[in-house]
Amino acid sequence: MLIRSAPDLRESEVADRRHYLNRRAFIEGGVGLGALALAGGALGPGSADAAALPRKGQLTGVRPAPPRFKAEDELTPAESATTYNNFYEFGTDKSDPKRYSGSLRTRPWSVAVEGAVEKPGVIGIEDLIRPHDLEERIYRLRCVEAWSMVIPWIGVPLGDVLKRFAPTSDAKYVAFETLVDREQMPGQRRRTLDWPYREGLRIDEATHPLALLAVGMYGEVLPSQNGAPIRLVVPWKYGFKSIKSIVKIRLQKEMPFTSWSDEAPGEYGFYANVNPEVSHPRWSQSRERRIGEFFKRETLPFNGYADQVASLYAGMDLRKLY
Ligand SMILES: Nc1nc2c(c(=O)[nH]1)N[C@H]1C(S)=C(S)[C@@H](COP(=O)(O)O)O[C@H]1N2
Ligand SMILES: [Mo]
Repeated sequence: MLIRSAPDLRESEVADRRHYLNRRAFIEGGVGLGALALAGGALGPGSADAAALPRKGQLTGVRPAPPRFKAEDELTPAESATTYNNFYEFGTDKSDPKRYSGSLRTRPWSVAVEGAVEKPGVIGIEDLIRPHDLEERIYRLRCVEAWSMVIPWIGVPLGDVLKRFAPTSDAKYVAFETLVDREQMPGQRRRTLDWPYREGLRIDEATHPLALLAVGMYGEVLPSQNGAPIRLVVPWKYGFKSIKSIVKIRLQKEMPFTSWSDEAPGEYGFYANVNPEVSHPRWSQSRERRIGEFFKRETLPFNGYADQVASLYAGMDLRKLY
């Protein structure tokens, strides 16, 4: 169940949530996403629409992040995470996604799940999410441009969602596509990339417990500029793997086409695991600018998730782009 009624909430969760909201109010100083909650009319437990994924506002009944999915780093202020974005469908400046994504219609929204599955289908976003518990995950996000953030996502494990469609033995990879709509996504009027934005994972990466389909952040529904209504989050890979506003998920035998490795094959590869030892042709990846901090930090192998994911790549040459 997505949203549980009040009696189902354990006292510890309620306390945790209260702590979280206090911390968030403290961090944001009362600005930023708080305004969204008012505009969207936050749904409380027991409200008539409690079973649906709300279009805006707070997400309730979210399971708090367990320690292995909770980066200890200080959270990036929501104001920064929602105003400094990469989402080329709305333009290439960091401020474009916030400024121009008001035209994105996030309802109705459906996702096609197809290819090597026994139960393919086109499924509405609410039905896609409803059978799962929403979970919080506090992850580092490391962009290939050498900046990073720490974001409290809300979502469901990608592997749990894929399982419902019954992947066949041909499902070696998972391919994802973003919406194409030049009216809603003005950045698509220019051929910045060969639209749709496409990404992909190997099946063992896609079913790894860290891989998340996010529908919210900072306690609330995902803002459009962050990839509403549903986006991927793969925290051990460069940010461009975490594709936004997904409309298609295809399981397949072949390694998928991916936008950035196609656009600049000498600069970006399919795997794109965060690796401080392999420089981008034009800049080093050994350090990063954490948004909000003054001094640069060391970049960690697999963005600090090596103990959880390094075994997926045993025997592979991590210096290769593939
Ligand atoms: N569809 C789509 N997804 C995308 C992008 C994009 O331009 N289009 N940019 C990627 C890049 S480069 C990064 S760093 C992250 C940024 O996510 P954020 O804006 O939520 O921090 O989204 C990724 N997902
Ligand atoms: Mo990025």
